[in-house]
Amino acid sequence: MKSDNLCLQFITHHNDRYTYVDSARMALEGGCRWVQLRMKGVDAELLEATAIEVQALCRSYGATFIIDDDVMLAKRIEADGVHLGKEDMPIAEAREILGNEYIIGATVNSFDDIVSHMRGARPDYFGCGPYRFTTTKKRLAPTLGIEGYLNIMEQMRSEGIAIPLVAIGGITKGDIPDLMASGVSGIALSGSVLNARCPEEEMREIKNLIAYNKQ
Ligand code: TZP
Ligand code: MG
Repeated sequence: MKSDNLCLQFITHHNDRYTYVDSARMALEGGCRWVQLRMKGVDAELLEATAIEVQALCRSYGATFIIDDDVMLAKRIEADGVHLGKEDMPIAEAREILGNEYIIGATVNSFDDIVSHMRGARPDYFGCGPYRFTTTKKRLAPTLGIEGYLNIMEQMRSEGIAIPLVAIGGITKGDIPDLMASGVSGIALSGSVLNARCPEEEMREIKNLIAYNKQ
């Protein structure tokens, strides 16, 4: 990946206590330096206004800022990158628009998905999940569990695939030692931080655990 910070991604969300912007601010305050703005089902104006606000916050912390789904918005405001799912713009088309300086992440749910990407335009990282059930994302793919990651990482190693893979979905701090030991490059999370008693403190503990368990 383009920076050492890119082993812990916070995905914005909201709940009855916090807005999307609050969530990003708390993650940054807790030491996270990679934020993905994910706001499903909001209108374009609100998305862009929030993106500009979260981008400014990220810049003030020296953090990387990427946007879920919206390649044209990322280009327009000069975000650091995008995260694209299976139903979003194809990676090749996004690369054409954004060039090599932008980070492009791709959602995968299996080793077969990874192989398909290796045959085409390659993303900068894979977001691979879900680790376990979560309510943060609708229409969730089958859960992988730790066995799933062990298998995928083993297959990646044996095929010489070196693109970083970030685990996602229902991850809590207790999962980090096993997940990092499976060989993943990092983790992405939202709910366990946002729902913690003190999100900033939770993020700080998670960051320390990742640093401690990094291969
Ligand atoms: N894809 C799978 S889970 C998820 C995305 C974007 C959101 C984050 O999940 P969680 O459980 O809130 O950490
Ligand atoms: Mg998407």
